Amino acid sequence: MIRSALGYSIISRALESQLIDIDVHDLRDYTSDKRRTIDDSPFGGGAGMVMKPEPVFDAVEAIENWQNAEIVLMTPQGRPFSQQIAKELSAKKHLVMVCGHYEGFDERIREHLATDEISIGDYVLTGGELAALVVIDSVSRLLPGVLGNEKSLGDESFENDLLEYPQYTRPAVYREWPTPDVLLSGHHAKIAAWQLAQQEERTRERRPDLWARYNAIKMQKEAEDALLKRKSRRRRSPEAEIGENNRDLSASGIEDAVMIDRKDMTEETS
Ligand code: JD8
Repeated sequence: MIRSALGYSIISRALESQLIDIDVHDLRDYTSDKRRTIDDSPFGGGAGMVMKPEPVFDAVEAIENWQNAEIVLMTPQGRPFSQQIAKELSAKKHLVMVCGHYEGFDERIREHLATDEISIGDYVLTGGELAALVVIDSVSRLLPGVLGNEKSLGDESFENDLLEYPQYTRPAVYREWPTPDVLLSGHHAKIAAWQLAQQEERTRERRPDLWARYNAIKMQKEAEDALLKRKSRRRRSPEAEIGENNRDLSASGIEDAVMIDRKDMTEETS
């Protein structure tokens, strides 16, 4: 499944041009019995089968450089995957993704082999392969050269906590359904304002979670800008500025706000 899915489009071309290298390993090649067994019944009883530890450890430890790799277990119990995590993983030189089946993994795989656990969302898959493919796709496109790298990745949806604005192309009127006039006006400032308003409306209506974080970050930036502006009117030595900054932040009561880590913002504001 993984090999065939990698044979298409952008990922296929990235592999072809050696911008990325992906090896797929069959856990059954790391068994020693004639049935090539990778699962067994759970101690303590219960429904279903569990992935045996030996084939998983042996398969991973046969990978060149495995000790320098992030070893990611794909599991519903993992960290919820996000653009933030994709970015984090795209900074690693080597990723190993472990995909199971059955009811799950022997716990020693999590405890003594995996360095990270990721879930791609709160729904049940039959195994980790599709989840790994999702991670491969989103991480690969962040690597230099994989996309045409036409527009900067920083402008993207989720990068700024806003959904995309509506887009139209020719014909300007299709079946009596017109393109909004503003987009045909050629007035670039008006177009940008309309697009931002649409992004905000869409995000507020559809994704209250992103909307809350967007506003929290916006307020934080405004507070920081206000402080900076006040500073630039009075000249001080850099040393004095640091002390002053800290006092001002305490006095303004926003010292907690500036400490908020972007990826943790949801909890802080919900
Ligand atoms: C790995 C086995 C199936 C999981 C019983 C049958 C990720 N977001 C995600 N949803 N599901 C998975 C996932 C499911 C997996 C395995 C990943 C290995 N299963 C099991 C536990 C409950 N079913 C996933 N990433």
